Amino acid sequence: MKGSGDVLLVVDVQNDFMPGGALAVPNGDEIVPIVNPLAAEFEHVVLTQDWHPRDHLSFAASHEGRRPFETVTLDYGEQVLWPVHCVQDTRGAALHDDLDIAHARLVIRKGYRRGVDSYSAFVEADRKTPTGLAGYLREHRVTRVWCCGLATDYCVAWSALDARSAGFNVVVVEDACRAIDLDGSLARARLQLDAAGVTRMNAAEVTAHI
Ligand code: VGL
Ligand code: ZN
Repeated sequence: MKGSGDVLLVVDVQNDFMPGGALAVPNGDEIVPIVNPLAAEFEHVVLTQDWHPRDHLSFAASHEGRRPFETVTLDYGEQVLWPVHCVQDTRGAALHDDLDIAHARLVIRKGYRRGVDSYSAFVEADRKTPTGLAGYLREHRVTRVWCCGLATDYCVAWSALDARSAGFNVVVVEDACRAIDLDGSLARARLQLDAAGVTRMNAAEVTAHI
Protein backbone atom coordinates (compact mmCIF):
# COMPACT_ATOMS: atom_id res chain seq x y z
CA MET A 1 0.00 0.00 0.00
CA LYS A 2 1.42 3.37 -1.01
CA GLY A 3 1.72 5.53 2.08
CA SER A 4 1.10 9.11 3.10
CA GLY A 5 3.75 10.72 0.88
CA ASP A 6 2.18 9.31 -2.25
CA VAL A 7 -0.91 10.26 -4.19
CA LEU A 8 -2.40 8.67 -7.31
CA LEU A 9 -3.83 11.26 -9.68
CA VAL A 10 -6.43 9.69 -11.98
CA VAL A 11 -6.93 12.08 -14.88
CA ASP A 12 -10.15 12.46 -16.87
CA VAL A 13 -11.45 8.87 -17.02
CA GLN A 14 -14.69 10.22 -18.49
CA ASN A 15 -17.21 8.91 -21.00
CA ASP A 16 -16.42 11.47 -23.70
CA PHE A 17 -12.83 10.23 -23.86
CA MET A 18 -13.92 6.62 -24.36
CA PRO A 19 -14.45 4.91 -27.75
CA GLY A 20 -17.75 6.25 -29.10
CA GLY A 21 -17.41 9.41 -27.00
CA ALA A 22 -17.24 12.99 -28.26
CA LEU A 23 -13.43 13.17 -28.05
CA ALA A 24 -12.59 9.50 -28.15
CA VAL A 25 -9.08 8.52 -27.12
CA PRO A 26 -8.19 5.32 -29.02
CA ASN A 27 -8.57 2.34 -26.65
CA GLY A 28 -9.21 4.70 -23.74
CA ASP A 29 -11.51 2.13 -22.13
CA GLU A 30 -8.64 -0.36 -21.81
CA ILE A 31 -7.18 1.56 -18.91
CA VAL A 32 -10.17 1.06 -16.58
CA PRO A 33 -9.24 -2.52 -15.55
CA ILE A 34 -5.65 -1.33 -15.04
CA VAL A 35 -6.50 1.83 -13.09
CA ASN A 36 -8.89 0.08 -10.65
CA PRO A 37 -6.34 -2.34 -9.12
CA LEU A 38 -3.67 0.38 -9.30
CA ALA A 39 -5.86 2.73 -7.27
CA ALA A 40 -6.41 -0.02 -4.71
CA GLU A 41 -2.70 0.18 -3.96
CA PHE A 42 -2.96 3.82 -2.92
CA GLU A 43 -4.35 5.16 0.32
CA HIS A 44 -4.64 8.62 -1.25
CA VAL A 45 -6.33 9.02 -4.64
CA VAL A 46 -7.38 12.26 -6.36
CA LEU A 47 -9.48 12.30 -9.54
CA THR A 48 -9.80 14.98 -12.18
CA GLN A 49 -12.76 15.76 -14.39
CA ASP A 50 -12.66 17.90 -17.53
CA TRP A 51 -15.68 20.17 -16.94
CA HIS A 52 -16.51 22.69 -19.64
CA PRO A 53 -19.39 25.12 -20.12
CA ARG A 54 -21.30 24.41 -23.36
CA ASP A 55 -19.78 27.46 -25.12
CA HIS A 56 -16.19 26.81 -24.04
CA LEU A 57 -13.52 28.50 -26.19
CA SER A 58 -11.60 25.24 -26.63
CA PHE A 59 -14.49 23.95 -28.76
CA ALA A 60 -14.25 24.37 -32.55
CA ALA A 61 -18.00 25.05 -32.46
CA SER A 62 -17.30 28.27 -30.54
CA HIS A 63 -15.29 29.65 -33.47
CA GLU A 64 -17.02 30.52 -36.74
CA GLY A 65 -15.65 28.48 -39.65
CA ARG A 66 -13.23 26.41 -37.54
CA ARG A 67 -13.03 22.65 -37.39
CA PRO A 68 -11.95 20.28 -34.63
CA PHE A 69 -8.20 19.67 -34.36
CA GLU A 70 -7.27 23.01 -35.96
CA THR A 71 -5.21 25.38 -33.84
CA VAL A 72 -6.07 29.00 -33.05
CA THR A 73 -4.39 31.72 -31.01
CA LEU A 74 -6.31 32.83 -27.93
CA ASP A 75 -5.33 35.49 -25.33
CA TYR A 76 -3.03 33.04 -23.60
CA GLY A 77 -1.50 31.44 -26.70
CA GLU A 78 -2.04 28.47 -29.00
CA GLN A 79 -5.14 26.40 -28.43
CA VAL A 80 -6.11 23.18 -30.20
CA LEU A 81 -9.82 23.28 -31.05
CA TRP A 82 -11.65 20.18 -29.88
CA PRO A 83 -15.05 18.69 -30.58
CA VAL A 84 -17.61 19.69 -27.94
CA HIS A 85 -16.77 17.40 -25.00
CA CYS A 86 -17.17 17.03 -21.25
CA VAL A 87 -19.93 19.61 -21.00
CA GLN A 88 -20.76 20.22 -17.32
CA ASP A 89 -23.31 17.82 -15.91
CA THR A 90 -23.74 15.73 -19.06
CA ARG A 91 -23.35 11.96 -19.43
CA GLY A 92 -20.20 12.58 -21.47
CA ALA A 93 -18.59 14.41 -18.58
CA ALA A 94 -19.40 11.65 -16.10
CA LEU A 95 -16.66 9.30 -14.95
CA HIS A 96 -16.63 5.86 -16.63
CA ASP A 97 -19.25 3.63 -14.97
CA ASP A 98 -16.73 0.89 -14.25
CA LEU A 99 -14.23 3.15 -12.54
CA ASP A 100 -14.22 1.71 -9.05
CA ILE A 101 -12.35 4.01 -6.67
CA ALA A 102 -14.70 4.55 -3.76
CA HIS A 103 -11.87 5.83 -1.57
CA ALA A 104 -10.92 8.73 -3.91
CA ARG A 105 -10.89 11.84 -1.70
CA LEU A 106 -11.05 14.75 -4.06
CA VAL A 107 -12.27 15.49 -7.56
CA ILE A 108 -10.58 18.45 -9.23
CA ARG A 109 -12.75 19.91 -11.98
CA LYS A 110 -10.95 21.91 -14.63
CA GLY A 111 -11.63 23.92 -17.76
CA TYR A 112 -14.79 25.39 -16.22
CA ARG A 113 -13.98 28.99 -17.23
CA ARG A 114 -15.38 29.74 -20.70
CA GLY A 115 -12.27 31.52 -21.96
CA VAL A 116 -9.49 29.36 -20.50
CA ASP A 117 -8.77 25.69 -21.09
CA SER A 118 -6.99 23.55 -18.51
CA TYR A 119 -5.26 20.35 -19.55
CA SER A 120 -3.31 20.44 -16.32
CA ALA A 121 -4.78 19.52 -12.95
CA PHE A 122 -2.47 22.14 -11.39
CA VAL A 123 -2.43 25.31 -13.52
CA GLU A 124 -4.92 26.55 -16.15
CA ALA A 125 -3.86 27.13 -19.77
CA ASP A 126 -3.17 30.82 -19.07
CA ARG A 127 -0.22 29.29 -17.14
CA LYS A 128 -1.05 31.60 -14.21
CA THR A 129 -4.22 30.45 -12.50
CA PRO A 130 -3.66 27.62 -10.02
CA THR A 131 -6.40 25.05 -9.44
CA GLY A 132 -5.39 24.70 -5.79
CA LEU A 133 -4.20 21.11 -6.15
CA ALA A 134 -0.53 21.86 -5.35
CA GLY A 135 -1.53 23.58 -2.10
CA TYR A 136 -3.86 20.73 -1.18
CA LEU A 137 -1.13 18.15 -1.76
CA ARG A 138 1.43 20.16 0.22
CA GLU A 139 -0.96 20.46 3.15
CA HIS A 140 -1.30 16.68 3.05
CA ARG A 141 2.50 16.32 3.03
CA VAL A 142 2.46 14.57 -0.34
CA THR A 143 5.90 14.33 -1.95
CA ARG A 144 5.27 12.06 -4.90
CA VAL A 145 2.51 12.20 -7.52
CA TRP A 146 1.73 9.10 -9.58
CA CYS A 147 -0.24 9.95 -12.72
CA CYS A 148 -2.53 7.86 -14.91
CA GLY A 149 -5.61 8.39 -17.09
CA LEU A 150 -6.45 10.22 -20.33
CA ALA A 151 -4.93 11.47 -22.39
CA THR A 152 -1.20 10.69 -21.99
CA ASP A 153 -0.09 13.49 -24.30
CA TYR A 154 -2.49 16.20 -23.08
CA CYS A 155 -4.00 16.20 -19.62
CA VAL A 156 -1.74 13.53 -18.11
CA ALA A 157 1.50 15.02 -19.50
CA TRP A 158 0.59 18.61 -18.60
CA SER A 159 -0.41 17.54 -15.09
CA ALA A 160 2.80 15.55 -14.63
CA LEU A 161 4.96 18.43 -15.87
CA ASP A 162 3.21 20.93 -13.62
CA ALA A 163 3.46 18.57 -10.65
CA ARG A 164 7.20 18.42 -11.31
CA SER A 165 7.40 22.24 -11.57
CA ALA A 166 5.59 22.47 -8.25
CA GLY A 167 8.39 20.43 -6.70
CA PHE A 168 6.85 16.96 -6.45
CA ASN A 169 8.51 13.75 -7.53
CA VAL A 170 6.42 12.46 -10.41
CA VAL A 171 5.77 9.09 -12.04
CA VAL A 172 3.56 8.49 -15.07
CA VAL A 173 2.12 4.97 -15.11
CA GLU A 174 2.14 4.58 -18.86
CA ASP A 175 0.06 1.44 -19.38
CA ALA A 176 -2.65 3.08 -17.26
CA CYS A 177 -2.84 5.89 -19.86
CA ARG A 178 -3.83 6.17 -23.53
CA ALA A 179 -2.91 8.97 -25.93
CA ILE A 180 -4.72 11.11 -28.50
CA ASP A 181 -1.45 11.40 -30.50
CA LEU A 182 -2.18 14.42 -32.67
CA ASP A 183 0.70 15.29 -35.05
CA GLY A 184 3.38 13.61 -32.95
CA SER A 185 2.09 14.90 -29.62
CA LEU A 186 2.83 11.61 -27.80
CA ALA A 187 6.50 11.54 -28.81
CA ARG A 188 6.80 15.22 -27.87
CA ALA A 189 5.17 14.63 -24.50
CA ARG A 190 7.54 11.74 -23.72
CA LEU A 191 10.57 13.92 -24.53
CA GLN A 192 9.24 16.68 -22.28
CA LEU A 193 8.51 14.25 -19.44
CA ASP A 194 11.99 12.73 -19.66
CA ALA A 195 13.63 16.16 -19.83
CA ALA A 196 11.71 17.26 -16.74
CA GLY A 197 12.80 14.22 -14.75
CA VAL A 198 9.42 12.52 -14.67
CA THR A 199 9.73 8.73 -14.30
CA ARG A 200 7.74 6.52 -16.67
CA MET A 201 6.69 3.10 -15.38
CA ASN A 202 4.15 0.33 -15.95
CA ALA A 203 1.48 -0.62 -13.41
CA ALA A 204 3.10 -3.99 -12.68
CA GLU A 205 6.28 -2.19 -11.59
CA VAL A 206 4.41 0.10 -9.18
CA THR A 207 3.74 -2.73 -6.74
CA ALA A 208 7.41 -3.65 -6.66
CA HIS A 209 8.40 -0.04 -6.10
CA ILE A 210 8.99 0.73 -2.37
C1 VGL B 1 -8.15 16.53 -22.79
C2 VGL B 1 -8.21 17.59 -24.81
C3 VGL B 1 -9.20 18.44 -24.36
C4 VGL B 1 -7.54 15.45 -21.95
C5 VGL B 1 -9.13 17.37 -22.32
O1 VGL B 1 -8.18 15.02 -20.97
O2 VGL B 1 -6.41 15.02 -22.27
N1 VGL B 1 -7.68 16.66 -24.04
N2 VGL B 1 -9.65 18.32 -23.12
ZN1 ZN C 1 -11.28 19.49 -22.50
